[in-house]
Amino acid sequence: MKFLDEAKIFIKSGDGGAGCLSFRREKFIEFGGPNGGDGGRGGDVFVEAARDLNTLIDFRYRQHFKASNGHHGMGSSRTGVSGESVTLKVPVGTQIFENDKDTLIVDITEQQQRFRLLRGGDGGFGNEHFKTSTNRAPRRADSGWPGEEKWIWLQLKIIADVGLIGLPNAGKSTFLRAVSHAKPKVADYPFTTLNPQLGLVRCFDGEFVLADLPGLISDAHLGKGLGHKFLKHTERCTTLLHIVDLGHDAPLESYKIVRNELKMYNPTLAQKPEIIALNKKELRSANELTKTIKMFRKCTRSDVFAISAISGDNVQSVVQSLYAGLRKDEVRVSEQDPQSATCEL
Ligand SMILES: Nc1nc2c(ncn2[C@@H]2O[C@H](COP(=O)(O)OP(=O)(O)OP(=O)(O)O)[C@@H](O)[C@H]2O)c(=O)[nH]1
Ligand SMILES: [Mg+2]
Repeated sequence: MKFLDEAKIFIKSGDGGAGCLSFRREKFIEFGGPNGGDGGRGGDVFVEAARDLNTLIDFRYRQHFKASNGHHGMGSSRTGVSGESVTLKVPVGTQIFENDKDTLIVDITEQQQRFRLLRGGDGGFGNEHFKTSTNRAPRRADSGWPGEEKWIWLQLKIIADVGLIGLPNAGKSTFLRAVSHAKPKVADYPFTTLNPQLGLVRCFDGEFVLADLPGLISDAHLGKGLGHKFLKHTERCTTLLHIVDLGHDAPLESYKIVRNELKMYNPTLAQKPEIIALNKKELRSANELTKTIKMFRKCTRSDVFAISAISGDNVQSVVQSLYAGLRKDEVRVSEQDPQSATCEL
C-alpha cells in the first residue's frame, strides 16, 4: 500500500431543505389550515478512525467531500428527509488542522474515535410552524440554512509504542521481521525502507506496536536523505529502539550521528526512553563485543543488548525489555557500571 502522511481536502456539509407553504385542501373542509412541513437537515461531515488503515493515500485520489442537502418539506405536514452525512475514514494518529496548517481541530488518537467536523444546515420551517391563534393561515415558510464548507489539512503522525531508529542498513526492518508478522522489505542497500511500517509484537500476555522507520543520516534534520520527513513519526512513540550496525568500524560514532539528528530535530525526542540494540553481533569476536558493549554502557544511559536480527539471537531479550519498560511506563535505566549484566552475550 502506498504511503502518504499529508493531504489537503475540501469538505462541505449539506444545506437544510426549505420549509413548505401549503394548505389543507379537502372536500367539505373549509379553511383547512396550513400543513407545510419543515425542511430536512443537511448532512454532517464526520471523521472517524478506521481499523487497518495506516496511510492517507486515499485522499490523493479524492479531495472533495460533500454531504447531501436536506430535502424540502412537503404538504400534509411532511418533513423533508435529512441529507446523508459523509464520514472520512482516517488512520489512528491523524491530526486535522484548519487551512492555516496550524490550528488543530482534532487529533484522532483512538480506534473508533469519531468527531463531527461540520454540521449540516437546519431545515427551514414550513408554514404550519407559524400557525398561531391570531394567524391561522400564515403564508410564511423559511428557506433552509446553508451548510458550512472549508479546506482542511490531514496530517498523519504514527502512534506506536516503540519506534525503530538507526542509520540506513543497520537492520531495523530485519528486526521487525524477526519479532512480528510484518514483512517489510530487507535488502543490503541504504534506504530500503521508504515508508513507516507497523508490526504487532507479542510478549508474554501482552503486545505492543513497533514502527519501522526509514534510516536517518547525518543532516537528516536539514532534509538530507529521507530523514526529517519521517522524524515526525518518532514524536508519538513512547520508546525508541536504536539499532546500531556492528559491521561499521566505529559503532559509537554511528550511534552519535543518529542521536544528534534527533536532538537537532526536536530536543524532546532525545529525552525519550531508549534501548540500544547492537546488531550483527556475529560479525564481531567475543572480545570486541564485550569491549563495544562496555563502551556503549559508559557513554549512554540506556540498556544495551547485542543481537543478531537475522538469526534471532537475543532479540527476545530486547522485546522483553521493551515490554517491561512500556508496562512500567518508563524504560529501566541501566547502571553505568560496566559490570552490570543487562546484556546476554
Ligand atoms: N550479518 C547480519 N546481517 C544482517 C543482520 N540484520 C540485518 N542484516 C542485513 O543487513 C542488511 C540491511 O538490513 P535491513 O533490515 O534492510 O536494514 P534497515 O535498517 O531496515 O535499512 P533501511 O531500510 O535501508 O534503513 C540486509 O542485507 C540484512 O540481511 C544481522 O543480524 N547480521
Ligand atoms: Mg528498512
